[in-house]
Amino acid sequence: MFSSTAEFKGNFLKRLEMVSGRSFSESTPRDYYQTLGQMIREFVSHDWITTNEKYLAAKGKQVYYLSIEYLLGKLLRQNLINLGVEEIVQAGLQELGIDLGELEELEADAGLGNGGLGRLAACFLDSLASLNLPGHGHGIRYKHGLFEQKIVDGYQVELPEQWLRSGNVWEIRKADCAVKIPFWGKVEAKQEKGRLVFYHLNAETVTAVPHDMPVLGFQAKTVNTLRLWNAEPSQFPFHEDILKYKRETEAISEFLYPDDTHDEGKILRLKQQYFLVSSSIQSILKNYRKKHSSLNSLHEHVCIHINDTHPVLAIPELMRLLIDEEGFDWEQAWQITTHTISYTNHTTLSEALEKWPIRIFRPLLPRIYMIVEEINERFCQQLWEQTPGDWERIARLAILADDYVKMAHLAIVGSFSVNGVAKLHTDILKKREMKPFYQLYPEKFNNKTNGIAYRRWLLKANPILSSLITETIGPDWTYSATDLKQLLNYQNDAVFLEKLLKVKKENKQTLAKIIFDKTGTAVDNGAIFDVQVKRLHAYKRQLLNVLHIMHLYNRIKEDSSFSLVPRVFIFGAKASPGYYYAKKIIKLINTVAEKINNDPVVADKLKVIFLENYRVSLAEKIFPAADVSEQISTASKEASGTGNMKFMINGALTAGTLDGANIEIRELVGDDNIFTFGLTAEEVLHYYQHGGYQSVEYYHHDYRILQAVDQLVNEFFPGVNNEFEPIFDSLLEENDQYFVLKDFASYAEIQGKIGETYKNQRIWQQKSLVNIANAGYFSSDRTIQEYADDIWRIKPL
Ligand code: HBZ
Repeated sequence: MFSSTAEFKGNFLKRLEMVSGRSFSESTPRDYYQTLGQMIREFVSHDWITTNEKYLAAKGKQVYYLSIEYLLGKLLRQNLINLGVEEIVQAGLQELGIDLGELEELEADAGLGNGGLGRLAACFLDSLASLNLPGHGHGIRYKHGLFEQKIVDGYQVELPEQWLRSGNVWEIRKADCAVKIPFWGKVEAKQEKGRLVFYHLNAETVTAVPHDMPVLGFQAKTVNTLRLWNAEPSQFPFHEDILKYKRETEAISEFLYPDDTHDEGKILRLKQQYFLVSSSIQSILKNYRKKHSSLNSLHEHVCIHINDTHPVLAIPELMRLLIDEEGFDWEQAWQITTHTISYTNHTTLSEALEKWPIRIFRPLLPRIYMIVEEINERFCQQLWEQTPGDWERIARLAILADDYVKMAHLAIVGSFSVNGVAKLHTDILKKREMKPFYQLYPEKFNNKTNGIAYRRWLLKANPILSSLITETIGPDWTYSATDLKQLLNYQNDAVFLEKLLKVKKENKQTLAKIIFDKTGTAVDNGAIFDVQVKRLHAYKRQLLNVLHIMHLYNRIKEDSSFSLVPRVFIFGAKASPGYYYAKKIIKLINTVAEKINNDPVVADKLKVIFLENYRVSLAEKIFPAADVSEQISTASKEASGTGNMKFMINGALTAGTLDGANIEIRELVGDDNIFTFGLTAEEVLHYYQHGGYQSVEYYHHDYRILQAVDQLVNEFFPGVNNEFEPIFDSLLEENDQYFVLKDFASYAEIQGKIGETYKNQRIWQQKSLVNIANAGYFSSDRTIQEYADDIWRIKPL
């Protein structure tokens, strides 16, 4: 890009004047940011165009990843790192008196996702490009990403997020590639030349305009595309209420739905889903048409991957386009479609399995509904032929049942691959949640354990640890994550372990400063930084963590000689705005923090911090500073988790249940280098099936529990009235659905062990080292390579 800082500076200053219309002395940091962003994009455009030309000419297969969410975070520094110019740019700017870090602060997080699912999509794009694989993302260009969280008086308050306020330097609007999406209206079938032809009449059309963002791989020539669709009014001169139409149209890409579990059956959400799917598939086929005269062998050249069921309408939409626009008959279209679509499941929580009321679905998408009906009919027919008369089985597996469209059923029936996101999760899908489907289509089911873009989470987020690693084992680990294993040779190297400790302390100091600036609470970097950052959800059991903190507090208050290795408990979590219980837990964490942080008796032992507005850019500052990673979901509930991997690669030790990918972490590091506790998934599922758990017994028989649980509703927290009664009730009246009390004792036990272990810093650093060294497995490069080999069958072009 630039061979010297002088060249960079020359280019930068020249462009600055063009971009800002001001002289250097008059321009602002935002002008600098804008200038630098444009320079990078321009620099990349050559490779971007070349990549696209190559894709157009190539015979090989390509994958399109459809996701309703992409949680990208900031892009500036990552792009500089990927291009290999971070140092030159940083130095050049410095000579001009500009701090790159400050420019980074000006960039808004692209927060077009809720949590793990959206972040996974972003990590996958990164790995696809880094592996030079032909993989394109399609999503929605939400005007407002996930809400901004403020904590006011301990409560979560949501503000609209505004990432586009100052524009988005990374995107290019492609108005000429817009497509039209039909909603409402009615369908008429006519006999024409011996076949039925379907006409969608009186449809209200919306224009989908793509905004393309380049996706750079690490030191790779390939520049892939993330295509985000914006909803805009079509030419519609005769519409009776033009303003209403405009408002309703633009609403489609206005907001990301902030719910990471159940879809509430809102019509706008269904509109978003169809909008994404129809625009993506129309654009995929248009592009395909440039090279192929027929869509006959689409599945040999194209794979369309759906990230959870949100884009599952890709199946009937592809059927619609093949039949209505291309003239295929049903069997041919079905053959192509079911060999083109693959599907990832991210959850077994029943409340998260999408289903749409037919009364909403049918009028909004009349032609799509007809196709779903036909898919369902043929599928039920097939079931009938297998087990005639078994109505119960048919009703259980049907796509349309009880006045609903069951999206997961449609996804399994209409795709050639169904994968879970960690070994345990895939096993549960096969053996329990989707057992009858697994019996029907065993060949479709497979596991792809999640991974992370480790260059962002280590190289970018933790530059001082990265330097230490490179200094020790050379730079190859930045290409090949499993090279981190070489660090195992330093397990007994006192000098190295000392350096590792120093790095951690420095990162903790940096976080301590952020904590002080944001909360006014001073924390000591000699304390254990014990961190739980993730969406707030009952199954993730932030409550177990809090009750244990309350217990520690009680212990110290009762016996001031009680020795405790000082701890800083750090939380970050957004709750879905409508999730009443989750919001109560946020209030509880903040109330406990207030009490503990203001009590001089525990001041040198305990601190509780809630960092507001947890997001990608804040996460990058937290992971490097963590000693303990809290991954304490009720076993069987967390499909995989990916935060667990980000902590691990930054040297934190996991305190976790045998859930999701924690199990695979344990396999890698061995029992001695992880703290596991609690019920197994088997045990939890057994209780759900057969009963036998009485939470009240644990309340009565364990004084630690009784004391802390009572404090939720007695005068322990002054002035909160009945605030925490719903939490108290969930534990006792509602028999503690997530086994918080059941797992309390074993959790407290490993927490004790953590304190003991931390006292010997050498041993702790050794364990930390083993975690870092084995984290290479969780690179999303590995995950993507597996998708590419086993599901998509794609190769670098
Ligand atoms: O997907 C998460 C899983 O809970 C987590 O265990 C896994 O590691 C991760 C990646 O595979 N699921 C989500 O993050 N789900 C959502 O964010 C979501 C968003 C919108 C919805 C439903 C779920 O309508």
